[in-house]
This record gives sequence, structure tokens and C-alpha cells, in this order.
Amino acid sequence: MEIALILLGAVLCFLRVEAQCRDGWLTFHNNCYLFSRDKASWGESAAICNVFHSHLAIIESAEENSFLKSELDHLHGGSSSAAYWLDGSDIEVEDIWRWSSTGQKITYLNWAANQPNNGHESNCMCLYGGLSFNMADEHCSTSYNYICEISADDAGEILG
Ligand SMILES: [Ca+2]
Ligand SMILES: [Ca+2]
Repeated sequence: MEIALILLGAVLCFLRVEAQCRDGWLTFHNNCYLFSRDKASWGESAAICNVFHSHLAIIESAEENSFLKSELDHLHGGSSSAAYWLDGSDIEVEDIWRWSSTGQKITYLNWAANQPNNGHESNCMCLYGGLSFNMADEHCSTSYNYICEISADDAGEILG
């Protein structure tokens, strides 16, 4: 039994080491993130992420939120008018925010002060540079940057 557990542990370690993000993607806690250079509407951004078998970024913890915010501060020198689309929306029911890719209600929320504030006009979630890259609701048709995310287990180089 002990040997079986040790072997299982060794296999899991091996798999963990094997999981790597492709060039251009940043790694955090076994997930890979792509920060776009181009801008697109929320729907176009989601479609582009899908082309790469990923989805718009889903923030599930304060740690993940801090990682993304610090990367955006790094990219933009701490203050910016840029904004980056996330996977969240309240398109289906006003004021009920879900991660669109999974349908899950959003449990971790870190809205900027006075956000969300645009009601039916704004149904898509972004990290807004003018609000220290905290969460804001925005018009889904606006062209912004976007962050794609994929599990490192699904994103590795195809070998052989
Ligand atoms: Ca809304
Ligand atoms: Ca807003």
C-alpha cells in the first residue's frame, strides 16, 4: 500500500513537472495566461481565446486576482486607461454575475469602488486600469484588451 502511494505520488509529481505553458503565456498555480496586445469587443475576445482552446480569464481567489493585477501594473507602469476583459458577465440576468465559460455564479468579487454602476448598459466584466485594475462592468461592445486562461495540463506542447 505504501509503495503504491509513493509510486502514485511520483507519477503525480512527474505530471505536474510536465505541465508547461506555451511561449507567450504566463504561468501561475498550474494555469496559463495570455495578456492580449490587441483590442476587441468582449464577444470577439472570448472567440479569440476559444481559438486557442482557452477562455477569458476566470478569477477564483484573492491570490489569482493579485497575480493578474501585478502583471497589469508591470505591463502598464501602475496607472493606465487600458482595460482587460474577463470571463464574467450579467448578460443573462441583470446583476447576477456568472463566469460565462462555466456558467458558475461568481464567488470571488473584487469590484472597484462604485462598480458595477452601468446596469443594463454594461454586462461584461473587465479589470479597469483607471480603477487600479479592479473589476468594473463595461459595455460589451467596447474594444479592450483581454486575458485568456487555460489549465497548464491542457496547454502543453504536443510532443512526438
Ligand atoms: Ca449589467
Ligand atoms: Ca461600470
